[in-house]
Amino acid sequence: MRSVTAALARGVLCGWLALGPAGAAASELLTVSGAWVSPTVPGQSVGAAYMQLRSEQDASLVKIETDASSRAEMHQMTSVNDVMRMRQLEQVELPDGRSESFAPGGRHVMLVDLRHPLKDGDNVRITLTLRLRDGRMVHETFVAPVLRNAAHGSRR
Ligand SMILES: [Cu+2]
Repeated sequence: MRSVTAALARGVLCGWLALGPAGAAASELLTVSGAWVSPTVPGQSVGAAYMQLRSEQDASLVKIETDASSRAEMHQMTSVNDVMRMRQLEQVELPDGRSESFAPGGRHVMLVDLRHPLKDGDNVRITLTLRLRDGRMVHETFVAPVLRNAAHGSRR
């Protein structure tokens, strides 16, 4: 009886990651580090978020939501005949113990249909949905700061 309850409780794992320094958070399953969002100008409808993710067990990142945009997509930047293109990724694998990054010029999180311009110093709440190997879905929520100079590492 008790194990059934525990299994049910684990099945609906959903919550906030414990927050550390800006853009960093950790739970038993997932560690987020160096998360940041690039600022946008008024009228700009898309933005981008970057972060490093390390899962403590094999998982697939299958969905991302934010409070700043109606949609968030995972994109891969590739160069095709010297032209930069973005390709949408259905999911991103997070192998056990390996750090996977979303960084400028490569894989990134595209915030589509922004609800408002993102200003330096704002915070964006990001929720990740991970699918574990046994099929369980886990939601992890953390906050990423909007930083103008994060790409150069000057704001730490
Ligand atoms: Cu993109």
